[in-house]
Amino acid sequence: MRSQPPRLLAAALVAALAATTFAASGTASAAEYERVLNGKFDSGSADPWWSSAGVTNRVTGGELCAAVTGGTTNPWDALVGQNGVPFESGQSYTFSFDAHATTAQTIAAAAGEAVSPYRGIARQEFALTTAKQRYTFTFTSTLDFPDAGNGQVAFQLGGQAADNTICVDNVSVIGGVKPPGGVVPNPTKKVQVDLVGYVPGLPKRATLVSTATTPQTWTLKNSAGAAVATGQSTPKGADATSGDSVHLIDFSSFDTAGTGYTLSVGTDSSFPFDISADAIKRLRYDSLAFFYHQRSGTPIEAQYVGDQYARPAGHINVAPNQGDNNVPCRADLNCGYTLDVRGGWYDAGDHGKYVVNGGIATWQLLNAYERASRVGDASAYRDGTLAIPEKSNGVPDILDEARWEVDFLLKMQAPDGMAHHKMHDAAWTALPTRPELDDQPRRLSATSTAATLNLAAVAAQAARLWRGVDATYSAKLLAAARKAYTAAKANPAKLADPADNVGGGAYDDKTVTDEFYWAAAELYATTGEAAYRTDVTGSSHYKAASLTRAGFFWGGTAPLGDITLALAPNGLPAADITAIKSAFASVADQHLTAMAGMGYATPYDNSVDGYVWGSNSGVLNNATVLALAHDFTGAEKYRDGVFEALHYLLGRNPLSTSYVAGYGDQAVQNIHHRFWARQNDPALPIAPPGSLSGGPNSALQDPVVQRLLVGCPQQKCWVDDIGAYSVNEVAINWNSALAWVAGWAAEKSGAPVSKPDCEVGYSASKWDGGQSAHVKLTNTGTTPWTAWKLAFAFPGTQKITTGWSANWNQTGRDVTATNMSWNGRVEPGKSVYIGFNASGGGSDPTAFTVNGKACRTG
Ligand code: 9MR
Repeated sequence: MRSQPPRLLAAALVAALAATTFAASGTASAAEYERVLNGKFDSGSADPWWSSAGVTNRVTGGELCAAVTGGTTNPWDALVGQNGVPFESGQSYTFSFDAHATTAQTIAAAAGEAVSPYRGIARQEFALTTAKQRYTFTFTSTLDFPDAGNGQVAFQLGGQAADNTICVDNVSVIGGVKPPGGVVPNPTKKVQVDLVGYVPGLPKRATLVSTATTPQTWTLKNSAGAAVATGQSTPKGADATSGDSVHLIDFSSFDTAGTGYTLSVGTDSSFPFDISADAIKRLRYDSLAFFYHQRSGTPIEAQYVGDQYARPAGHINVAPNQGDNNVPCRADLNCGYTLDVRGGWYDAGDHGKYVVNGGIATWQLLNAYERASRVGDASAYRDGTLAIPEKSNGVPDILDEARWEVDFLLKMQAPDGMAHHKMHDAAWTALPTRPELDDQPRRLSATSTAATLNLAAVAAQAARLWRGVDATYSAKLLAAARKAYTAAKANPAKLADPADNVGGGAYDDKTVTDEFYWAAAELYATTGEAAYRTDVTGSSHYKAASLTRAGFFWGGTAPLGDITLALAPNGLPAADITAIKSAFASVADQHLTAMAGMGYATPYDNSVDGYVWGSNSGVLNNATVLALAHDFTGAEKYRDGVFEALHYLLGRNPLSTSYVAGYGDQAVQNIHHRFWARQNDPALPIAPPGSLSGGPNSALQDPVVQRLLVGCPQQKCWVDDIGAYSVNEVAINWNSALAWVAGWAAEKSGAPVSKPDCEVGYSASKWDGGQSAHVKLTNTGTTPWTAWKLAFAFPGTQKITTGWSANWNQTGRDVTATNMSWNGRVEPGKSVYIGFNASGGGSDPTAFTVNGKACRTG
């Protein structure tokens, strides 16, 4: 964001303010809206605070320090201020700040009009000392500057003979009743459900907002309003992440498919929802359709998207576009060439195209396909499943869509093999700006190690998938991947510039060991070559070493390498693959444990940074970890965790809002996007169904949320406003996460869900060089067992020394245990307890079968 110039305000305005008296009264209104931006200076920037002549602003130690040149006459001869501060006539405001001065001095804090006739609202003087103190005064506005109009706050620092430095921090002006920007936040319900639906056969949970300490009676009603089920809620108390006091409602026992159900407690009723798998099956494709909409360099045709979403090709050198076919580097780079980088997907609501983010987005689409081919149902992605121009070319449509971006990534490769980090507009364009009307020059940023490794990883992955589809293309991809990897090894620390964020995002990344691991893993899985293998096994990330509840994202990609190694056949030791799979199960377990304690269950770790920019994609990437844990172990609990994540995104959240456009009665509408910008221009559409909003971001990183949401509980730091880009944008890497998970969930919603008829509980106490394990087998089926045989594999070096209550057998890592004569019969619902001592070490096994059938892990 840029500083606004002080305008003329300075002397004239504040002279007027000096003479103004004000009514000090009352407290801030109930809404408690913060009216100033960046009052804490935590980001290190002073924007949008300006200073007048003779004053230099510097943010140091988290404060704004103004160096004031002495020799001025009046207090208003030296100013620090902020414009565009909304004030409403008759409303009360509390102006407070911390301040200290190098030399004690009296300053004034003032509110008023930023333009002629510079009317004043309020002014108060404060005697600053060298010690930091907090100062506060309250006033009622006599003027009306709605929204971000001509209101202003300023500190008057002049009237001193000598130079002085004055520092302020935690500047706040709270009050008024109108939400900033005129946005009215979505109304919330007391009974929070997935607004879209619950899949038959799977758990169905809701959240009740209530401070009651006793269980409350809930009633499930069908579309005719008739009660079909009832039960009691479980009080859970205060939930800090949402700011709500909550109860859990579990209505899983009701399983009749239908539409228009509501859940109520007393007179409070939820939004309507379905019990059906239909919506998730639609979302599998709508989430992928997003990518066709985002294509650059080709017309988006009505025959695929309907009239309202059709638009001419963007950035193909038709005026006023300056085109992407001949793009030079930024002036400071002197790279000496231009590139034809037409095509690809626009990253988000802007028209930038970024290799480092295009990489993970493309990888996720390709991985959804590769995973389905290996352990799921790839026919869901066959040719003809998407409404795209390539829908009848004989190639799975998800591969066609991904290829649109893969081709762009290849074009971003410089002659030396390195890839340019990104290309985008030279300056930010206004909202709305249709792609074909963007008149900004386009520029390539420098090449970077991270972008080069993104290209290497995705091109290697794609080479593997196109092998049987288009051998020539596959060979071209592999050659590009090899060249990129070699170039990255020769330039291992060429980092993107964090300050390169004008006209496009920086996507800077200080650590690239994860990208090295990911690229090496893809190249090894594709080629089997020893050199890549050495880089994989020698990496500090090997065997999911860096997989945690923080998951993965565009800047942390090591787990993508793990996923590929676990899914694509390769020559690594079976034990290492097992270790990777175990790591996924163990992190998935951590998610489930954390989710059990949440008011709104979400696989998301907010313990370090709160809810961050794009938190919804974090939820989905962690849902991917849960989904893979299910793929690797068969345990139902992980599958149920994936659906819990979807329920959160689709409405079971403290804002009663579905973050997926077109899904649910209160779904996101006003996405930050330069074409889907109906909030700014009624002739334009809203985001198409299946587009995912970035989601709550407790760091409040745009002007709308900075005014509207100060003090928000983390899961409530979101608003459906086009200007709120730090919470309500779309992005290719977020929709790719949604597409992966929606595809997986749709696959699991297909056939009637079969319940395994065994459950295994496994716990081991460990010491140096040994362990003792207790295993509980439960017959969860409907017929008695007359004999049983348990089988599993050790991930580590465990070697059974003695066993009890079963005949234990071990060959290599494979273990079997068969019943003794006295415990072979196990009635339904009953358990048998067995165990063993082992030498060696390693993590617990995660996948078990009894009598050849996979068991649930308990
Ligand atoms: O997704 C990105 C997020 O992780 C960063 O915190 C944020 C600020 O740098 O940028 C996000 O990416 C944006 C990119 O920079 C520009 N296009 C829109 C992206 C989504 O908001």
